[in-house]
Amino acid sequence: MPSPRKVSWHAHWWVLDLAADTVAARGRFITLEGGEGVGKSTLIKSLTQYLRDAGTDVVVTREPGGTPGAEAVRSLLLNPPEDCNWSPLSQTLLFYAARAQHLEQVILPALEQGRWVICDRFSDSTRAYQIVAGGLDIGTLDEIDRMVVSHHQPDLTLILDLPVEDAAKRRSDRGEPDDVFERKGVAFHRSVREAFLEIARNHADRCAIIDASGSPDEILDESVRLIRERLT
Ligand code: Z5A
Repeated sequence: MPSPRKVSWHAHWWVLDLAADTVAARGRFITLEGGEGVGKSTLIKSLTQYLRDAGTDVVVTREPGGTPGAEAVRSLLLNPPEDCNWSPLSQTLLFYAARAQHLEQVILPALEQGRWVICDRFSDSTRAYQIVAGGLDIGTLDEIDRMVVSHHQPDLTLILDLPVEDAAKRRSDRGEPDDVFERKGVAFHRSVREAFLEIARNHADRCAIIDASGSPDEILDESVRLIRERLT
């Protein structure tokens, strides 16, 4: 795991200062997005270590998941029972049911206590997977999102971008069984990648794209630079 020493002293002290400044204030909500296998989990580990070493109180969580109920929904969605073919609408409702509980029980209480929350995937994944690649209409998603997430949008979304073939290779090298989304073809995954790039263009104030073809250390450095630039 990369050490915080690899990031410049300026960045390091800035994080310390920011942590001190925000002890009594609302925490920061950072989401990581991108296609499967692009390196989100790897970055979350190193970024969390970096922030904790710098004195920041960080909660790490994921979607779908983050509470016992939402984790149960996760397994229904990613490894559905035989002959259960969720439509994009039914998937979306399940993702948002899990998200509502995750927000209520984990994310919002942590932010109110001044803690930082780093979440592996959030609403942008629904937009990419169920809307653009899955075909659900955008008006339905916007309505559900307004009802569940409302103004509790992330402060910063880091979108890791990698060609689909490279991500597939990283995934297969890892040797784990594929879930229902990972089993979909290259065309689906290309649409997902394009969808994330479009989300970044449409929400440039909140989102930043990171070239995920670099080394884990380079990706960590870029993330710290973006946090410094965007969250001050
Ligand atoms: N989904 C949805 O459809 N709608 C929604 O609203 C939500 C989710 C919230 C959840 O999967 C699935 O649910 C997801 C979308 C759908 N679909 N899929 N598939 P997930 O998030 O749990 O799983 P994932 O996205 O597939 O994550 P992953 O497979 O764990 O990948 P990752 O976290 O992005 O990558 P990683 O595990 O950090 O890295 C993969 C491998 O590459 C690993 O061996 C690393 O050691 C290696 N790696 C990582 N970084 C590097 C670098 N920089 N260089 C070289 N090698 C690297």
